Amino acid sequence: VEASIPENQRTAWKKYSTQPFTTAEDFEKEVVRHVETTLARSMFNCDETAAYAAASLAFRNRLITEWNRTQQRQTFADGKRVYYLSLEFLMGRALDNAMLNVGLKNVAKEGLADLGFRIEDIIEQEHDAALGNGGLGRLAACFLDSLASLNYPAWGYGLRYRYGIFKQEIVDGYQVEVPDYWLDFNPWEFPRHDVVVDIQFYGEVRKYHDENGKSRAVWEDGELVKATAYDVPIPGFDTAVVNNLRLWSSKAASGEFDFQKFNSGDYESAVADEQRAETISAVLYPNDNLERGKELRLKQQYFWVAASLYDIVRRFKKSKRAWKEFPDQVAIQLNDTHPTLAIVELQRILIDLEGLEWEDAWNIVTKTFGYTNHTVLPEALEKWSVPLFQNLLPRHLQIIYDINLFFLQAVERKFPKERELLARVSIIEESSPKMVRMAYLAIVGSHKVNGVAELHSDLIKTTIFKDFVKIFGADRFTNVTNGITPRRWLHQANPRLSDLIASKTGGLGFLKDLTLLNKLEEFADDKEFKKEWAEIKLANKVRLARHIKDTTGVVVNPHALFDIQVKRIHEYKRQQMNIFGVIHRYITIKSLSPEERKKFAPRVSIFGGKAAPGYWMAKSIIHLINSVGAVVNNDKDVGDLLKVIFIEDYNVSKAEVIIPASDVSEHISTAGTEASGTSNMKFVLNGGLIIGTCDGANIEITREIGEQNIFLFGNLAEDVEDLRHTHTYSTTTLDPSLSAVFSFIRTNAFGPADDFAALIAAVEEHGDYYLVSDDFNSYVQTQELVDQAYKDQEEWVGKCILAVARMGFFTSDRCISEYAESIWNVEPMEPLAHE
Ligand code: GPK
Repeated sequence: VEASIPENQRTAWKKYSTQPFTTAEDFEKEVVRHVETTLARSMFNCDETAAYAAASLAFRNRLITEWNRTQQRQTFADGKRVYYLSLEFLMGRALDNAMLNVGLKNVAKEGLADLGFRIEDIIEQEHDAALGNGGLGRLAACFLDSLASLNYPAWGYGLRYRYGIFKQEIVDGYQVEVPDYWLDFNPWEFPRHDVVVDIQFYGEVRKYHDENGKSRAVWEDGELVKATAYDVPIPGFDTAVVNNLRLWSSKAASGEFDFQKFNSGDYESAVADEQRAETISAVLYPNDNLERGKELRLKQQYFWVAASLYDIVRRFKKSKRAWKEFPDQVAIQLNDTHPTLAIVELQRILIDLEGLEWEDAWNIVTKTFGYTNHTVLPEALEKWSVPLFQNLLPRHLQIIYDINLFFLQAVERKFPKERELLARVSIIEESSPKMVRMAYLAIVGSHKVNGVAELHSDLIKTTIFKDFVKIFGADRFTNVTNGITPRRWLHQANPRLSDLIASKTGGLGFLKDLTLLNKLEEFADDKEFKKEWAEIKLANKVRLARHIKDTTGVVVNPHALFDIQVKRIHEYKRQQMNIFGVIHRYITIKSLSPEERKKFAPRVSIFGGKAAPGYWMAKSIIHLINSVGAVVNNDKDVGDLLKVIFIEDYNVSKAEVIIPASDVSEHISTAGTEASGTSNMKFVLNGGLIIGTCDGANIEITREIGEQNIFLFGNLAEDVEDLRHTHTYSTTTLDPSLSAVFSFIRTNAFGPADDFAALIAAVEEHGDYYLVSDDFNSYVQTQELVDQAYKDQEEWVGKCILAVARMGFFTSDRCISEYAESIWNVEPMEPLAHE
């Protein structure tokens, strides 16, 4: 590569090549230079915002030098790359993460102190990058961290939304959504104005015949939108590897359309076109586990998929290899069905633009893609109406019909007698209007389909994708249990615990090999160690108590048991059951004598999470939680025995404060509904215990840490269907304690009962789909066991230590290694040290 550049030029480039800083002194120099030049400020008006900006620019420049080295090395190695396509990347803050991953946080701390700043205050200045809804988006972010830390040649591809997930405000107990305009100042991205792709929409398909009489489909006319790349550097931990997250931003293409309009004096409509094009990447859809079939969403999906594939194909073509080698160079992972159009787009590129035969192209396509399913909830499975598709992507619809035709023909050959099977597995649902079933398309077009925890992977094989197991064989389906990055979720969020663990396990090695945590087992009985452990937990609770005081005005006792449920608000996650349990506790406290109250275990019930703006039931749950808090927190009879807190605007950076402060966290979904859950892993890793159902990854967590160290309750997934049946076809009696809770709500104890009528009716009248009543007694009893257990602090802390010691399995590093081996067939590269 270098030989193409003349010797003298090479020397000049090398001589002046940027050297990444490593000392506090060089870091300070960089910061001051950015304050004085890039930001045009000075010592006299450098506030914390400016110090944050300058520190970030210093680190970003450091990252980009190593980004260049990494990319050059990967290009030179010319091996297989992984592309992770995700509509969501819930990255959170970048500065703290960058400092820790490159191992220079102490250097930065010293440098900033010299300049008159506390590093904690500077880190706090950063606005979260919140391009995601919940677990699915945060998983993608953890995966990027692991891919870089393990040294895999990997790129993420996503959309550069102008507005991330909305900011949640609580006004009079209700959720109010405020737009999250986060791009005002974002030092973590590099616009690549030279990496632009034109993306086509609408138009029509015409058939042409070439000189050999072969017919070719050509997609013509319609409108063009321009995709511009923005690159976000992703530093690995304890390596010089910096991978790339490429986000696409939309703009009107300056093609003939607007030219004509400008020339004919139609300025306004030209500007309107521009605005319309920019709308594509304007906003993240705020739904979690729900699809609503909006045209703009399909536009987003195609825009992003087409730009990404163009980029991937262009990179492959530079290698001048034969097309059949494409799957040896490229592995594309589909994060849920959102990028399923990539399957169709690659087939289109190969047959329409590159002239391959259908069979050869399809072979390449299916070897390239893997599909991850994240939910079995029917309302979350994507379907697009055929007329909408026909209008927006006419050629893609034709190709989908062909994919379906060949697929159904093969099914018919294999199972000639099963007519209904064809209708059941058809990619096109024969409804009116007809619908394209994206999950079926993703299965047919991928060589591997995986679920995200064992139970979930079993469930998809026996329920929603059962027929496909029969057709393709069980080998196409596999499990990769989710994981989390211990760098962010232990080292960054809980530095004191991380240090304590390091002191007993031989340094920070556990952050790269989490199984080393098992060395902690021998300290589970160590008095001194337990004391330090408990002190750290208390300090983390004090930190959260301070946040609660600052944001809600409520004073909570850090010595009370902190019981936390933070996640998206959803009926299947059952925050309603939690708050009903809290009300039950309140009724109990009120019924006690002053003497009895003295023996009662004090508790702080903490909630956090966003409701989708159109999800009325979820919003009622938030309202109930806040209404209960308003009464309970001001009841003199109760005092410190019970506090109910709703933390506004739960996001990644708040999770970093909340998770280390839990004694118990709640993962209480109706069995069989939560695919995996990942915050369960984060809470246990931070020395909190879990109260949970036998659902998702809770089951595997229990297997790893031991059932003495977790509080499980409730019905099992295998019984859920029968129980629902009972509700529908006979009169079931409500659990008596739950009945009492409902009666209490009906006394208007928490404000007008009408406000909460729908929550009660869902249980009493509409079949209790999520089995709140069936599980309530078991839930309440298990909460009592939690109270009992917490009283014996010695034993409690021992449980926490044992649990942490056994959490090694749940690192996203293990997860990524499994994907690499069983789905992508890629090897990590040799380690790369900082220069
Ligand atoms: C699943 F289908 C979806 C979705 O739309 N959004 C989302 O966050 C979650 N998920 C699951 O609900 C979790 O159980 C799981 O841990 C997470 O995806 C990551 O796999």
